[in-house]
Amino acid sequence: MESNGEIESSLSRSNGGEDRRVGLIFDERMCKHYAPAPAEEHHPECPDRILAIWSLLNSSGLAKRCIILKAKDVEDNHLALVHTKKHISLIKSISSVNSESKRSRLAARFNSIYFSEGSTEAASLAAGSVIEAAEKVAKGELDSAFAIVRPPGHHAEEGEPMGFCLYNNVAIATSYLLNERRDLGINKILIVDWDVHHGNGTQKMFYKDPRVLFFSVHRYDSGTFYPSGHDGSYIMTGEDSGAGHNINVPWEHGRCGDADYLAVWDNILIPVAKEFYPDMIIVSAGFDAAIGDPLGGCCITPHGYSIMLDKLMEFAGGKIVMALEGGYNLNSIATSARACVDVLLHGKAPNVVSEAYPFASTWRVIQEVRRELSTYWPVLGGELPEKTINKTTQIAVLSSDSEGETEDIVLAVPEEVLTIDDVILPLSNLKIDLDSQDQEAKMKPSWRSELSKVDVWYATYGSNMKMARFRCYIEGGQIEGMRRPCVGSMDKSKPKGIIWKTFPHRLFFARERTATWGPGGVAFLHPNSNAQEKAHLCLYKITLEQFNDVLFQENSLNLETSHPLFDSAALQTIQTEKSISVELVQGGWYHNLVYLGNEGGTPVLTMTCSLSDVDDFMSGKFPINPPCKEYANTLITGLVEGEQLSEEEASAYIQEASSKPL
Ligand code: X5A
Ligand code: ZN
Repeated sequence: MESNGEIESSLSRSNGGEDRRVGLIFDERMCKHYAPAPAEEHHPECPDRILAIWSLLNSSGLAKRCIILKAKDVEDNHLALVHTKKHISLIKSISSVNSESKRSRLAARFNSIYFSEGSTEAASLAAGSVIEAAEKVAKGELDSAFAIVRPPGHHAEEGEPMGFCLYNNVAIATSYLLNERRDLGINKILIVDWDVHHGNGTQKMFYKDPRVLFFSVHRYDSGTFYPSGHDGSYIMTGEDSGAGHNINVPWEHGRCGDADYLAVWDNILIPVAKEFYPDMIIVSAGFDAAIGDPLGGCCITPHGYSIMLDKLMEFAGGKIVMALEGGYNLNSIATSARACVDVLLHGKAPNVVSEAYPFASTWRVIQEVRRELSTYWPVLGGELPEKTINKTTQIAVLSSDSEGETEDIVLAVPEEVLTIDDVILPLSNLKIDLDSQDQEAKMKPSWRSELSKVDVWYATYGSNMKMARFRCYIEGGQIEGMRRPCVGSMDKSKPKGIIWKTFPHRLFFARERTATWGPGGVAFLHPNSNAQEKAHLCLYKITLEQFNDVLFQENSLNLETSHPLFDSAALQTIQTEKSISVELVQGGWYHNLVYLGNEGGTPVLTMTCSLSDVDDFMSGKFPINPPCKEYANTLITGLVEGEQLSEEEASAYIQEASSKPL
């Protein structure tokens, strides 16, 4: 894709190496809003979020290069610019509700809201601080600013709090500048809402207002993703004189990452921003589309955020105000925020070339949005060139090491057929009792907590022998030779054990080419044992929950599913049947889960081809093929780093497996 392989170092904006004037606002009193103490579950919108960001900005030396602003309380008349009297008095009343149970009862009237005694103060400071930051930038006292605030704001509507949001901080600041501070000359504001959720509140507040261009890119999942419903659809383009000034980019599914967002920037946001020509940009900067976020299921890297922000710096003379919205992985939000502040300070030349391509669904969404909005923004009118939209990351076909995907198979399997139900069915059939199966489907997933109590050894003979690669499937991340970053498991704890073992099974290489590695075969393990053979496998002791997340990722499926791919019942079955066919995708290569025995009482599982595939390899129906160099090297490094074999031995082992007849 043109967009992320940027060669032109987008102008170094460092005026002679000097930092731009960047304001930062943080105040610990915003930690006084928190979920009731012994909550059964930790609430993701927790005080540590802003502490994590603040402490990384300080420890990394960025904070001291910024101008630290004092947080301010919001004024009632500014709240009233976007909220009803009733809403304002509700939030203000919380501090005097003196029992937790009363606060809980009050909060229960709303969608995804909690209150604590300090909520009133925190909400006031969050809204007041975004105003303060915006005002200083509008006046030109600062070039840009980042308000590290909570509670977040973009779901809050005129008359009600919602989705962890009490006051709509960004909408209040926007309205303040446009209505109360005409003197500052900010007449048009672009709001970029990159929080993974749709900014329903902000959208409604400016729906008929041509002075505000509201742009939101979010997971939509056919209207099922929070806040759910159709407000986040691309058909919501604004009304009356605000027509065309509301742009929604609704993802069809999770897993979107840098390549997807940058494609949207290059083909929708940036061209429209050039036409709109804002006087200021306010970013509803949630970091819940970041890689590793427990709610978002997307995978923007810190580098991705820095390019997204950098591309906005060319507008409005760089007058950008960022306000924190969501984002629930402390490490992800801190590193993402750091990348953004870095860009605000000196503009950053994004010179990392990414291999990743957008999903086919991303191009589909982009085209829908462009078509819908082209009447208002003629620049969106033309069709995108074929050569652009043909560059996609297809949904991967089942592969025990993400190497079994091929373009041709993938093309035969459009991603929309890959719903979790299609995938689950074959395994659910293992259950005999239909009633209990239905029941389980309705109960929704306690499966995660259930399967987190069961351990298995995940045994790999392929590229996951390289630990750094396997760790991406647990912790999230990307190493070279991966086409896109992994989101990681929902349970990011390290394997409880790593051991190597040899098994009396034949390792061989087959198939023509893979999307990941190019031409060359990938590793398979003969499902049947053979005393003559000796294959080296790396065993990771992980929970059955993590095992499922590994399967999901290798199949590019969503982690937030209501069913596991491989549950305790399947684990029982496989120990007597020895293998289970998981026909996840018609034509998948690694569709056979094989039980290799147990290690210290814990079952050992691997994934490979089926016996009938072996027949097809032997008959020549499917080609036997040695691995390409890069792939072979990955296996060799895995074996060497795992201290199983010397480099020479490892090469000889792979060499033999790729040349000896089956
Ligand atoms: C600000 C934000 C998310 C609400 C999710 C509720 N809210 N399930 O990210
Ligand atoms: Zn969010």
